[in-house]
Amino acid sequence: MADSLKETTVPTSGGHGEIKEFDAIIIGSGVTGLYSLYRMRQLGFSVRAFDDASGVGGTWYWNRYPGCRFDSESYSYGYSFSEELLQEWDWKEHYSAQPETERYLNYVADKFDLRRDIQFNSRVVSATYNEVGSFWEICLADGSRSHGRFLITSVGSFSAGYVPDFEGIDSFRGTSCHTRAWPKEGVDLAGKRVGVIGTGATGVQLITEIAKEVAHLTVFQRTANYCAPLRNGLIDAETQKQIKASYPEIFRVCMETPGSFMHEPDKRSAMDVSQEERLEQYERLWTEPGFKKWLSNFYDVMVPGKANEDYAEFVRNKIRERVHDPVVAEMLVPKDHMFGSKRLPCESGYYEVYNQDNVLLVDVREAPIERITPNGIKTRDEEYELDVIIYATGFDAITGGLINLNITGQNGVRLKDKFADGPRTYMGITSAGFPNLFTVNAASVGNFVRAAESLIDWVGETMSYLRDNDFKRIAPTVEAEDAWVKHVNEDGANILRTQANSWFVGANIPGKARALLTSPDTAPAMRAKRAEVAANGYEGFILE
Ligand code: N01
Repeated sequence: MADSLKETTVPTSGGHGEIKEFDAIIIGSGVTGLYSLYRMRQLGFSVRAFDDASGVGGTWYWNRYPGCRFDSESYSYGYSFSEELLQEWDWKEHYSAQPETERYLNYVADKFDLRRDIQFNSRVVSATYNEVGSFWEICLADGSRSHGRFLITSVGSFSAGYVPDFEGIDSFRGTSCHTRAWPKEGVDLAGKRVGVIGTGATGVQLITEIAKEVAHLTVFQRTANYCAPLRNGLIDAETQKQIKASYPEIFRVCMETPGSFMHEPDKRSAMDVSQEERLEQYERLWTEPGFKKWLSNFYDVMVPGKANEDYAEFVRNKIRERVHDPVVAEMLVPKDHMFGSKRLPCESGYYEVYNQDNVLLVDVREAPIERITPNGIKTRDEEYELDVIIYATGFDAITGGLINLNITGQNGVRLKDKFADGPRTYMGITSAGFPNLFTVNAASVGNFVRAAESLIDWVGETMSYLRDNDFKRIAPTVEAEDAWVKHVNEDGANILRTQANSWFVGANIPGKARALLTSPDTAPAMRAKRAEVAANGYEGFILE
């Protein structure tokens, strides 16, 4: 490794100009990419990040649709690595909106002088492992190439947007766009007839916001979701002081909870207390902000079974209370999946939107969308005339962003083919036959920044270990990978996240194999596993 510590430039024979060489190539400059860059540079590695965006932010760069904001507390989402940063940055709201989060990430990039190692407007179109030279060659859309001993994919879980293959989609004469690629200059919705397809976390945020300005809104819903009040608010000066003084405690709690959120679960079973006590807790938590009502509830609300169904009914009744028309209310009440089997959308007035005279809810499970027409959307029963169509139809989550990179490992094996029946990784972060590839985007779960910091620290330690011990490459054994895949599938079979048809299991993408895309383990268990593997001399890995 010592031979490649600093960036060098070598002439090429391929006619694409010079090839730049780095110790590590990072793809993406969102929350994980920025920290990867900071950390690897701090460890003395030469590094270059590539991003197809024109600025930093990743998810928070692309998803600039109206209403986009955190569902975790702003101060639990920020980086913890710099006390100075923690004390300098004032979060304005408990749940920050996209513009503030994007500003924060720009502030981080400037403060730590990260931009000089980021190449923007640079889409990676392929990444190929060179067996002889033991490096990754990435190729950009403009044909230029770079080499890195290590490849870190910080492309996020939600970078590959999904638009259903509706017939006639290009024939629409109005404006259409996907929430993931919301134009920087915005979309003029005032006074327009707008149709929104999709009622996931994105649709819920968007619909609530745009209902304030459009002339008419038609929401095309296939599956009703459980949504809970966010109860956002501004952070006053006194609270700001308290937050800044409490960072060690905030991060301590986040490190101990299953999903790295600042909400500790109640260790009691909902079924072990009286109905009165159970309801009292449900009601009390319902008045609290954010995910508390979900994650600080009785522990068995979070697993399939009686307690989960009991709480689901409580939430259904909360929805019914808020919607005036009982027929519309029933359309909005989820009945086909368990509470928490999809990530809980947090909302601020979502259900009240359906009490507006200019809002129409269309059930497209009952009457599916047949085609997009020049004038709007045609379902089995009716054609809806629209000026704007917004696709809030989600993402080819986690693996989609990876597959789009066209990664080819040893012996010409393509990651796309290897993952055809679901991800095949060891600990979510490495894959046999793909040496020195760290898929950090596929291994972060829950509160992404909290999970990502420790994950990237582990990657940095692993890279340093290789450098310090004169190893050129690391990749998991086939046996370790097989055992991990078996663990994910078997232990994942009974958790809530595999019980619904959602992105968690790839079920939202037609033709995608159904498989749990994340680890079934808690964040502390994942950290412990990685630490144990390293302490045992990288057990399950081949080091060469
Ligand atoms: O995507 P989704 P998302 N016809 O896949 C519908 C994170 N996030 O962008 O449920 C009609 O959840 C689809 O219907 P169905 C968060 O982790 C966080 O909303 O498949 N409808 C569904 O309603 C979240 O889980 C925040 O039946 C079609 C919607 O499109 C993840 O991102 C904010 C359809 C897609 O919902 C993804 O959320 C936003 C079709 N052919 C997102 N195809 C925060 O608050 C799809 N749909 C931080």
